[in-house]
Amino acid sequence: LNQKGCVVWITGLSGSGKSTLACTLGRDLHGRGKLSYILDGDNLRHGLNKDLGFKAEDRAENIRRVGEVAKLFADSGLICIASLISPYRRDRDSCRALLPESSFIEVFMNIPLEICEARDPKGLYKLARQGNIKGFTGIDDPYETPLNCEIEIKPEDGVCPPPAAMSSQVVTFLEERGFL
Ligand code: GGZ
Repeated sequence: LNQKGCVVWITGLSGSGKSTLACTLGRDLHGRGKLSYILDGDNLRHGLNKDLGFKAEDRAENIRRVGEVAKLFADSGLICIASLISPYRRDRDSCRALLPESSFIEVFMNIPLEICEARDPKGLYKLARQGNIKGFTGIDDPYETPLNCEIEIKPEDGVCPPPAAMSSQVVTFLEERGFL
């Protein structure tokens, strides 16, 4: 019985494709008979984390709670896919520290701000540029690039990989690590 759980932690700017990767990966894992569960920052902010805003302390608490929940899922043998901006290195590293070595897999969506802003799926960048959202990541709030991520998703010759290619990059890594 293959029951080794892990956490796939997807970090990156708003509009970088975190949720898209999470959904595609979840489906691909399901197709391989592997149970997974997605913890999405934006969704969780409607329930578990609805008391939190976007100040650095609130983001830290958001990440901390999701990291603890992700650990519980991984302990149960599932592949837990967490997709949150998680802009601070320290907060991501605290989540990593909760898990056994090698079962925290950090995926960095290294998509340039210009591409994320051009996508602007919810019109939030526009609002941030107009000054109608304060403290928006990438505009007037920091994003700290990962230094030791396991997987980096980035454009090739200016073209972003399609969802299936992003997901297969993660699937291949999970196979190599013995999680699949
Ligand atoms: C960043 C914000 C902000 C600010 C609202 N900064 O792309 P989205 O819309 O659907 O996902 C973003 C989501 C970020 O939540 P996270 O829990 O992932 O953030 S963190 O990890 O930093 O705690 C975005 C929306 O909320 N949003 N205001 N000021 N993103």
